Amino acid sequence: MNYQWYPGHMTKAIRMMQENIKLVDIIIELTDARIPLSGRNPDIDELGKGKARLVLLNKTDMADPAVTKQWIEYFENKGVTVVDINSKQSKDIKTVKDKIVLACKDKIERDKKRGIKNRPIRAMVAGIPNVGKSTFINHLTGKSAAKTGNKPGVTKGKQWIMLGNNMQLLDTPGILWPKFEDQEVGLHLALIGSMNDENLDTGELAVELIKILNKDYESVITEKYAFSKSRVEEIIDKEGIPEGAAYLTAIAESRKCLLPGGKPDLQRAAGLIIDDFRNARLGRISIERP
Ligand SMILES: Nc1nc2c(ncn2[C@@H]2O[C@H](COP(=O)(O)OP(=O)(O)OP(=O)(O)O)[C@@H](O)[C@H]2O)c(=O)[nH]1
Ligand SMILES: [Mg+2]
Repeated sequence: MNYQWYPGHMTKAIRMMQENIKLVDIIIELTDARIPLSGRNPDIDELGKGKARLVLLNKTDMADPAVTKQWIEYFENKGVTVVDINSKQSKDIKTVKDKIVLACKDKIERDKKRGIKNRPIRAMVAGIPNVGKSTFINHLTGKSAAKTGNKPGVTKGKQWIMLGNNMQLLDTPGILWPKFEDQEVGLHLALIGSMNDENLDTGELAVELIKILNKDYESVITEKYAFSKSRVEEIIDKEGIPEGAAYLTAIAESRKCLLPGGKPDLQRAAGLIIDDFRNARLGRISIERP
């Protein structure tokens, strides 16, 4: 499968962000703690050159805590200011406010010298689709001004939101980039739900997910769907199908996803495991490690 999603609203969004960049003091970039590298859009990096920057590793409640710790070290070693958060938890993101102020201290000093008093800090909140930008803004400001939803492409235009009298946050639409140099990046974005599912082959995506899980989280699948590894071997022997399809068959059997006539419904099983992964029902899983 060729992973790609770059609809017109993203081209418009990046243009809007380029136009607004001169108004902001800092870029707050959200990435997904389960895929911290693939979750960073190079176009946002380019946009933010010369600006104060803050990277937030979001959705840490769904990621493997040990791996998240390694990522924090990784970014810190690269000199990137990074905070791990769960945007759904207001207490988590209170600390972010202090980090924003700290990252903007040069600007605050400059204002002071010029005799400008109380000009609010302006922050652009940017990142890939569905990473949690609008949720983060809502919890940080304690309002539900920004529209959120568990699918990519919810925010379509820009929206300024006030945080008290001293900070303004710009919510932006999630953006991907025109071409992934490495298709694995696209795969990872698709897995976490940052890409429109309509363009994706669920079966293929599930097979890739199964490979990743079996490599790094060995018994997660068999435990979750209550079958044994030997059942998978049996299916492979009997049906002569690849391992991924055999896993989907075992999941379908276990969850009674059957087609008329009683054959296992692999498509439904594929949808099931992807949905379970995206909703952290397989536990806390990190796809990428440093
Ligand atoms: N578990 C968990 N879910 C989160 C977190 N942050 C956001 N979400 C969920 O992720 C989904 C997407 O959140 P949004 O805030 O709409 O994401 P967005 O980045 O604004 O998305 P677009 O506007 O489509 O680019 C929603 O279902 C949120 O509830 C988090 O830290 N943990
Ligand atoms: Mg949004």
